[in-house]
Amino acid sequence: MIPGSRDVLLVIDVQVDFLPGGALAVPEGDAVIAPVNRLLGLFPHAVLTQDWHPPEHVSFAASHPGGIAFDTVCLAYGSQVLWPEHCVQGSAGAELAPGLASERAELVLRKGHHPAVDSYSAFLEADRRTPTGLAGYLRERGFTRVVLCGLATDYCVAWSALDARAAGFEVLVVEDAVRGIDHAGSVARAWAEMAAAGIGRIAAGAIAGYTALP
Ligand code: VGL
Ligand code: ZN
Repeated sequence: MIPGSRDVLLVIDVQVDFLPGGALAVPEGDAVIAPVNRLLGLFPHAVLTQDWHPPEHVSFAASHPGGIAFDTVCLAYGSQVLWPEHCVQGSAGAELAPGLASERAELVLRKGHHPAVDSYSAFLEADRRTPTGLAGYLRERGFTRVVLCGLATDYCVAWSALDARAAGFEVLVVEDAVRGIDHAGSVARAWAEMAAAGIGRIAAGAIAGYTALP
């Protein structure tokens, strides 16, 4: 594909806490930086997201008495995986990964900032009713296709891709510019769900440079 003026690259959560050594390290998470930077150079338009939680966020195991990281609990809006404390607003771990070509982004969207609601998705929070505003932003700018990359395949990338599709966008995920947490087969499940929703997969090498239309 050759990215055009109606395409937007959506770079999900390439942040210090999701890199090796981070609070919620994604295996090989740092391997996405080089391909993501290449993509940032090819797309005329890009949006980045940042997972951005207040201290004592509801998704943190430590916020629940006896809570254990990677366990699932039942909250008012449904089931929630408990995570180690990560991406706390203003912390070093919440910073975008060093070396990420973030200057190319036209918008940095922060999500997961409501204390009592998580948001894997860049579009719709975990209560499945609170919008982040991103669908409206992308529509208003005339984008019709969303191409995703970043972290993590099985959580924030997959949820964002599914919600982008549900919001009516054409959606592609760059398969070698994502990495997953892979908890109990969650990466394979995520790819299956995305395929069933009509979301395409593309290799970074199959994306060529942007050529401005005459
Ligand atoms: C993510 C778990 C918790 C992600 C964010 O970026 O995929 N995963 N918060
Ligand atoms: Zn989070």
